[in-house]
Amino acid sequence: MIDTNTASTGNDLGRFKTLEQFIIERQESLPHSTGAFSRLLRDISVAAKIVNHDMRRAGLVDIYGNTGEINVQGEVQKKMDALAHKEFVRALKRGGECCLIGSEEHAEAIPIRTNGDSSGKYIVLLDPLDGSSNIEVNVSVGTIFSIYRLPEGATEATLEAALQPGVDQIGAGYVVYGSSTMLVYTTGHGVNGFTLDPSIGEFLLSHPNIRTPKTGKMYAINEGNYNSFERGLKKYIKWVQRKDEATGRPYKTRYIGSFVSDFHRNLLKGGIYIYPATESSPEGKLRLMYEANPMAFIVEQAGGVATDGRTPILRKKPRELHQRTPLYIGSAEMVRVAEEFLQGKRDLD
Ligand code: AHM
Ligand code: MG
Repeated sequence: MIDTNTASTGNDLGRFKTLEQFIIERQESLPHSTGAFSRLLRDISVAAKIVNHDMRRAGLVDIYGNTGEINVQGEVQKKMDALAHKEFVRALKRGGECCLIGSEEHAEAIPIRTNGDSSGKYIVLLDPLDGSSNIEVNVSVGTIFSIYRLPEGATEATLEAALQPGVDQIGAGYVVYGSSTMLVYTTGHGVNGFTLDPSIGEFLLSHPNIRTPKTGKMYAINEGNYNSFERGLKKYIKWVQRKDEATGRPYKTRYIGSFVSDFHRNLLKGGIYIYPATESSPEGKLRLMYEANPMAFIVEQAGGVATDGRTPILRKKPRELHQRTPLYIGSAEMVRVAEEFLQGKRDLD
């Protein structure tokens, strides 16, 4: 007879909680929960698995290269951008919990109607494939999503309904298609990370309750734009490069040029990511609704900070769906010091 206490299960995957189990547990702890939000998260995770499947075969099937289209940002659209957009829209339409989608890859907000009617209560804003210019050279890319409730009293999902400040998000997350594929998300009760096990096709809780270090030793910024940085930022860059044993400077530069990957590393190890206003991008490059807001919600839930250099990202009132913003995000202490330089409260000694 087998002793079940000592018998090895081989891979021992059973010791991990799956994303689905985790979502259901959380849902059960909320009174009056209908399960709609849980189903929405499930739909997003299904789309992420499909995109992951395609990404893993990039190079073997015809998904490299451009579609020949220019997207709403004026950027060349990659085939994988278009494919990821299509998969997320399809999953959210089929799921029926979402009434409006805003996507970096689509000029207008996309209303979703089931049987001519809109029954979903959630608005999902997303960057289907962030950092896609890196795909052809096999560098990690990601998906970023942000979830809002349809405002109380709103009968129709309009663009105005989607233009809510980041502080009103009820969920946000990202998927990083890296050495392994991970989904990290928050609903305002901490941050949890799940690693996809491709053999069983499940996201497993591998990083429970992620807390980001208060400070770190890595900074991520495209320093090629240095000449067009504002004065305070130039000084901050000089400061991070100066030798100082107490603070561990000079810090290390780590810039992948793929926001999700740079953010994920900093979240786990400590660090700051900066995309400031530059000459060619006077309002910054990253998008408030698809990139800055969701990552700001996540970083704050993990103990970090996100600002545009002056205003907390989550407090910014959006004017339009594709709005850009400068972004300073990461370990609380590091973002605070950068802000002090920007605001002239600190100088090189
Ligand atoms: P994308 O959403 O069009 O992919 O652009 C965002 C990307 C980020 O992932 C990355 O951090 C940044 O653009 C890199 O920009 P740059 O090449 O100007 O440094
Ligand atoms: Mg992006």
